[in-house]
Amino acid sequence: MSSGGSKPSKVEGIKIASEYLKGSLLDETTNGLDHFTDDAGVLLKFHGSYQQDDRDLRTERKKQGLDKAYSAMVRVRIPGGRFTVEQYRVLDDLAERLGDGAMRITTRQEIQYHGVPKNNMKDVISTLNRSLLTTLAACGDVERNVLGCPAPVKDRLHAEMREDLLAFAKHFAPRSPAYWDIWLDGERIDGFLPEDLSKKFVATPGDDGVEPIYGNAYLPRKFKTAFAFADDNCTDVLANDLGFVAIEKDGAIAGWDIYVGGGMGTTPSSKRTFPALAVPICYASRADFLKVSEAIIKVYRDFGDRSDRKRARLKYIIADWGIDALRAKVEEYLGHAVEPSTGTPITGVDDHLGWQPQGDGKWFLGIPVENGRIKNAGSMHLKKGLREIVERFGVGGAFTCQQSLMFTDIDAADKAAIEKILEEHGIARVEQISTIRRWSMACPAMPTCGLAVTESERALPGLMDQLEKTLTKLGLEDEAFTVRMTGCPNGCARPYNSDIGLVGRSAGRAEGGHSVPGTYTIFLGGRLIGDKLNRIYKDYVPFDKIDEELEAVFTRFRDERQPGESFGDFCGRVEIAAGEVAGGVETTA
Ligand code: SRM
Ligand code: SF4
Repeated sequence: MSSGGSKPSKVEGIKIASEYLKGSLLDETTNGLDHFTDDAGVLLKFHGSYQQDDRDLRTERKKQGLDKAYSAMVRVRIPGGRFTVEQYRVLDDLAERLGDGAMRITTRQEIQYHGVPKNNMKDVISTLNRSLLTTLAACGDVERNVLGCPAPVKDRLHAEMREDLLAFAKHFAPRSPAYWDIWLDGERIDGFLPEDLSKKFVATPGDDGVEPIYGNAYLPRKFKTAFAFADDNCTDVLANDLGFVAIEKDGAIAGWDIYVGGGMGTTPSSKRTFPALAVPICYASRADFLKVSEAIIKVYRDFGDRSDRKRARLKYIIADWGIDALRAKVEEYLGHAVEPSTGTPITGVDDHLGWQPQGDGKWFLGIPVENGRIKNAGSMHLKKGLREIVERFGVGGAFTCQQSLMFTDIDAADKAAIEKILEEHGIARVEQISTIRRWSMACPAMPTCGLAVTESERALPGLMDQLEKTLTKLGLEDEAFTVRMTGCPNGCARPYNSDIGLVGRSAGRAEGGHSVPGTYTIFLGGRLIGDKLNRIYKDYVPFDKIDEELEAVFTRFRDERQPGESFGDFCGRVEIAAGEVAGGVETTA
């Protein structure tokens, strides 16, 4: 029973030859060149970084006979998104000192720096580690950043989720010494050392001495995990390879309903790839959940497709075997049967924006950050204003899976002063932005992402301006629905379970000396709570026609909806979006 083809991909060879993620990285970090070789670039991902180049400059530099303008994207792994005052200071300072001056909150509660010169990377990574942050396994074929509800609510449920999330993140952290040898001259900093596996939970034949969970070829592909509450799916749990939904009893978490096989990535030219939402596999008590998780991850390690990276995620094992066969294999690895899922449905979502009480007399404030970019631009000094709040009030906080952030542990007496700082810096509070903008997200795309076909982060704000006017004209400005845009079909802003997904389809071409905007596929019919995939509504829609196309659907929604029906549900019911799920799209990436 294998989901894999025969010949392992080139990346598999590079991983194995690297001797646990070393490869030539140590030499290449000190060779003075401005970029890494391709093989080192593969390994670099496990260390939390991607080699990129400024795509805005590509054509001009080529004309001038220059090489690409290389730099690195460095991603900081932050389990559950939480940061302390000191960590925020370090994150904020590094952007100025060693990056392009901005920070980008990601859809997975992390921070990314763009434009980091190769020769600054060691300084960035070692500085982060000294403030007990890490970049290890922020990217690469391993367990990625683990998502959890960022709200600092002081109750037993939130405390137990945090405890299990941190135990999970430690348990599945890579153990190879390469990271510390390369970036910290061998120094190991406490707080990031993975959990001791001397009392290993699940011993299977594929295990190895250095990396007992992963082995020397690590996982077949990236692996993503999220924790959520059934009434607050703020982590979009079903978009993950592995999802935990809390099952509560007497005000505590008794255990977790476990979901498997979520993922958004699709290669439209291959019908064998598709987005999928995770499906229930079993329930596990808090005492057992790590053991069950390890068995699932090891089954994936041993049976995931290592020949075709486009089809290497856990969702394809489920597509090929069926969920029952996967469950049976997990039970074989565990040595006993698993417990059935409780079937508790997902019922709600909270983006945690605005003022909310913590339950201990203090408050937290969720601040919307448009598409996650923290910078100072024009009249909005977002980066400066956020830093001032941290400095004046000594508050830490958390990043959300909707690319925003919150400050926590705020005294009621400080609320007005904090609002004044926001106002002075031109930073909008959630009450001051439209509902549609509040629930929108875009991936970075141009100019940093090497896979982008169209614009995304730079295009969505302008589209929001248009849609705000359209919705107000139709009297629909208070309707809550998600709009998510990406610059290619990989799905980094999770467009395939949103009410409206806008996915970059083809690049704009220069015609008669004028550049033409790119085109997008419009998907409709997902839901705010993330439990339904949307479908293709229209394909190849030029950017400047998106508003017009959507206005026609909004008008029908206004006129034909049933009482209380959401936009996404309406689109599904009247079969406006009757097309395929993310099928038939071509990409030039
Ligand atoms: Fe992503 C690749 C950015 C969340 C699916 N993603 C990339 C790369 C690294 C491009 C590359 O491979 O060269 C992008 C870097 C762009 C840049 O300039 O920063 C990139 N992904 C992002 C971020 C920053 C988007 C954002 O708006 O925040 C998110 C970083 C999350 C993090 O902190 O770890 C991000 N990516 C996601 C998500 C959403 C999620 O995980 O909740 C997905 C869909 C879920 C999934 O994994 O299926 C996602 N990214 C992908 C894929 C498609 C994977 C697949 O199975 O086919 C790729 C392409 C790849 O891996 O080859 C990709
Ligand atoms: Fe890049 Fe595509 Fe991800 Fe956007 S969705 S960041 S364009 S890989």
